[in-house]
Amino acid sequence: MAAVVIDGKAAALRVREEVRERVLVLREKGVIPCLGVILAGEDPASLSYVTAKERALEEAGMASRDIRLPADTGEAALLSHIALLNGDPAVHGILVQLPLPASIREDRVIAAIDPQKDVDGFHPVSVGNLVLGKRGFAPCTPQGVVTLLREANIPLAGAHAVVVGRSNLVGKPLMNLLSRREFNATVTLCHTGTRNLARYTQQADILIAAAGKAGLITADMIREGAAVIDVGVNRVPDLTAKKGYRLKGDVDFEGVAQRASVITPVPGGVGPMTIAMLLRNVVQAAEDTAIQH
Ligand code: L34
Repeated sequence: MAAVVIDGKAAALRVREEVRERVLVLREKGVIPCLGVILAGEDPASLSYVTAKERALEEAGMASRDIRLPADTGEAALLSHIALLNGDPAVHGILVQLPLPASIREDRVIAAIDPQKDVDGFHPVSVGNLVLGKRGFAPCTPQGVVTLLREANIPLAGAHAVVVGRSNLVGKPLMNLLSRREFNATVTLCHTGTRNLARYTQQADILIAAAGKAGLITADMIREGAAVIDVGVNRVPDLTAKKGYRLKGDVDFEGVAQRASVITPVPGGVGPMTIAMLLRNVVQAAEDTAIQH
């Protein structure tokens, strides 16, 4: 039996259309939602993600404040850009694309963002709100994953979700999101220290691969009929490809698709949803400030 392939691009376009309508309402009140976007350095993957985000913002009727900094930018300089964006009432959200150059401490930079503008949901206050089940911004990729699962009508309540990977961007927030009462899944978090990974992944009704290792999850590691969500976007060198690389997920797609009931592709799965969720967080941030004033 071959799995149904979830179309993340189509789902993302539906979310982006909803966002566009919310933006229209704000624009009628004279508010143009705006995201401050900071990119330090020239990592080609980061550059392409940031470009895609800014294009999507524009298509949804939103603005962006584009800040490009050289790779040798100091931490203090970056922090002063954040201070300016924090203090600018026309800027509703702030995104600092990760990873940052090695000389800059990521945690210091993230902590400097006003939590009200933290549309990435990485600030310790946002993380705390997520864990406590309070209002606040949740990170975009985990939100994209749960939204895709809902769109595909995969029941979450009572299901066993196994998350592979414990990053701050994906694994940890996803664990917290899925175990919230509104989703009600039972979550197992696996990571590089997990002994006999397959023993856990084979128990999953929903398997979410977010380890950043191309092809880590193979067909023998999943239960027949499981739902498989692939968060990995690994660039694998391929001289036959135009760009010199190919995108590969953490899941061995060909093999796993034979056993899974549904599966997300890479590209065209979770990636486009990450961008759609960012847009949703930005319009939310703008709505929140429009109410306050
Ligand atoms: N601050 N840094 C911050 N926020 C984020 O949410 C991110 N992330 C991750 C990296 N750093 C970040 C992203 O935006 C990963 N990420 C991301 C966003 C979009 C896509 C992939 C990763 C995406 O659109 N992927 C396409 C393919 C793009 C390509 O061809 O390279 C896809 O279809 O999967």
